[in-house]
Amino acid sequence: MIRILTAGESHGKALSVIIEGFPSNIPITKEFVDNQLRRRQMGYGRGGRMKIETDKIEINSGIRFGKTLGSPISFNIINSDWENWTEIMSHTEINEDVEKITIPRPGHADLTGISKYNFNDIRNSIERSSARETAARVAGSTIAKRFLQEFGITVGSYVESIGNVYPQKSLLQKLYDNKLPKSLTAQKLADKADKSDVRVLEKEQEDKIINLVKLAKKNGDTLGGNIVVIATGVPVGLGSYMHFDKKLDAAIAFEFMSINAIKGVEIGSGFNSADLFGSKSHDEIVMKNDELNRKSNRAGGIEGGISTGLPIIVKAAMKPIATLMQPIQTVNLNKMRSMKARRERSDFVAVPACGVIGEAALAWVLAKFMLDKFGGDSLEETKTNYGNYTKNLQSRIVKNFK
Ligand code: EPS
Repeated sequence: MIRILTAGESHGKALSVIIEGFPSNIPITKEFVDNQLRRRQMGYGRGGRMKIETDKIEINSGIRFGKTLGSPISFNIINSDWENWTEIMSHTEINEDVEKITIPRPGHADLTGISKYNFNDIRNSIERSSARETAARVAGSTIAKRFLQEFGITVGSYVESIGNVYPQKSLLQKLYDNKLPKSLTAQKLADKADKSDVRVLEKEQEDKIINLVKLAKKNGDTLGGNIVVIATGVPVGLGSYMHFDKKLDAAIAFEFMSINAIKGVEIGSGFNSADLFGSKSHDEIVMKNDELNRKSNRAGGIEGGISTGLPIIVKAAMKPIATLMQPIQTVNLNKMRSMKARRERSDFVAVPACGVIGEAALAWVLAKFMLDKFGGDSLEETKTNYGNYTKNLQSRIVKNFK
């Protein structure tokens, strides 16, 4: 079993993460982790904070000579902005009066947070509910990503839409039709998306989105969108229908819904399949080059809670950022009077970054299920277990049904 624990306030000294349960001897470098953190900061439409931070890890434990030891791995990510917040975020009581925040933003955790935790300052809610936490999650999940690579599994993402700007030719249809060329791995797809300022696959769409973000900025407004996260190279057999909490799709949905601002998750052709006849919805089983195969992948690589061996396809909807420069109505808790919500430095859109966070989420779940099935104390032992299972899978089926 693998575990992850993150800590840190958005404007505190640092974020930290502890990851536990991975086997020994997984190769990992600081550069690999820092590169994922850099990708999480990308995207046209981010706010002022991303100009202040260049997120990088400090390794505290669990890695020696570039390989995991099997012990808990722990990283820190120092917040460069901390030095501007030492008084507001002081650990001890200070004499100066720090202004209390009393005006909650609709859509954020401001009002729910103060109601639940009995705070008299919304700052106390803002700090931990901030999407800054995802930096720690992305850093921790790089171990999962790197582990999966050892088995030829890669996880990648792109932005399907921002606002209502969709691509002319959506790659999703190709994915559902199982028409993705074998050579196009999830990693290559992510590399392609990374070349775009908003992580889309079409230049024309990129231009339209940038114009829309400019309009949002001008109007003091924000945007959301849809991300697509896929994994290629996943073997048949991760997850189980034997009990509801062992289903791979259930675990993926949980992980995605826990990402800030995600309001919907779809696996394969998900919501659209509700509109179709069964004959147009399921993936026909065929023989191709003497191997069992599927005509399509509308199920998104999962049937009965178990991976089918086809790419895992996840789409997730991110709502627009809740902090508006042209704020909407709220109530000042100080006077219990209606007024406009508080302005606060924020992003106009963070969908491109959300794709990278989605990769971390999917990588984490797949690594967990890989280790549940094949886990050994070392990477070598895990590879042996994996090899024993995947070797001659087809011929085993043939033999069993003779
Ligand atoms: C974020 C850091 C934050 C925001 C954003 C995500 O920085 P700050 O609050 O200092 O401007 O840019 O957080 C939110 C959008 C949010 O609603 O909390 C980051 O590192 O990703």
